[in-house]
Amino acid sequence: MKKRVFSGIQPSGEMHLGNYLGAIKNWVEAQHDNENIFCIVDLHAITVPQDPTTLHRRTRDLAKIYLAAGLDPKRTAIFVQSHIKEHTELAWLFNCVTPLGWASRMTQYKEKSAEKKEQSSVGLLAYPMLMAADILLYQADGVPVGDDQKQHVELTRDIAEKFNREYAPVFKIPEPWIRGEGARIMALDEPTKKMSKSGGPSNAILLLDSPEVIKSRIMKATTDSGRDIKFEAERPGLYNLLTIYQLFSPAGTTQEQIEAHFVGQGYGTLKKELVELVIEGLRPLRENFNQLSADPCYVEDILKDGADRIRPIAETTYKAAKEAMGLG
Ligand code: AQP
Repeated sequence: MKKRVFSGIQPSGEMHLGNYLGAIKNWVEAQHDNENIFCIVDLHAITVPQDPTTLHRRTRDLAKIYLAAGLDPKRTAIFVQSHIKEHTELAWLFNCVTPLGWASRMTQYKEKSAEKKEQSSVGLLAYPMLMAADILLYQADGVPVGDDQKQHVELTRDIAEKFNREYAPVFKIPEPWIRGEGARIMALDEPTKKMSKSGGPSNAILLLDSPEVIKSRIMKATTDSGRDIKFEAERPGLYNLLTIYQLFSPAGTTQEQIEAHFVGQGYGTLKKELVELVIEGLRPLRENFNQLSADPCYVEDILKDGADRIRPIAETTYKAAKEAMGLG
């Protein structure tokens, strides 16, 4: 029996190497082993202000990135979160089941609301209950995410256990699936922080950046004053570049092989080789993306088909949850 996996990405900015190496690349590599449901979580994106036209464009662009990176729509349901109404309906039930203390302890909420707590949306606080609804609606076994989302998957488990205990055993308890390498790609300009959509232009390499921009970002990446090239966690800038190098190398390349390759070389050589690896590694994605852009109807059809295939699962789970709570 194949395991069912669910994951998603917010169309809240342009996609970067962290989204690719921490999430999409792993989904593509494991797609033959699992039953896959991958979502574009536009309802999560609006927990912070979005320009409507840009959000609509980024939602389609993200679908194209999923496909361009190699997700096969025959094996994988790709859909837009707001196209299946049960996500918001189940999230409301979870808002009423989850103690406020659990939600307000979430690191992402604390970080994102830190500057303007009074102005930040109620939706930002409710973000993890919507994420729990996404995952639990489909009775997913595994949730492949980057390390930054682990806390939200653990909260999802807590919500499911509480609901099952207090009402009825409706939900499967999912596991976070977090790969070791690439689980947290760090910002190029500030390698103690994670690479993110909101971190400013020089923190990230975007998946659709031109070769010139990729070169400039990598050559300017922050390193340290050391000389030898080693995977050492206390040298975060170097460690991050080497991690990216490893993830774009042929599968199975070890840290020892990479260190041996660079013996006697300096950071300049590492950066130049990394520029080539990343440009070539992202080239197929960029080319596929451009091809897909020529046929917008194809992408719309994939999104409609994805939602139609999985909607019955969402309807069944939501109905069971509603009945368990005595609604209707
Ligand atoms: N730096 C990262 N390293 C590894 N994985 C990462 N992910 C995000 N950043 C890194 C993984 O990408 C998936 C989608 O993330 P998301 O877009 O839903 O949310 P996010 O983590 O909030 O993304 P950003 O880019 O960091 O956005 P902002 O700046 O808005 O906060 C998830 O699997 C995530 O783990």
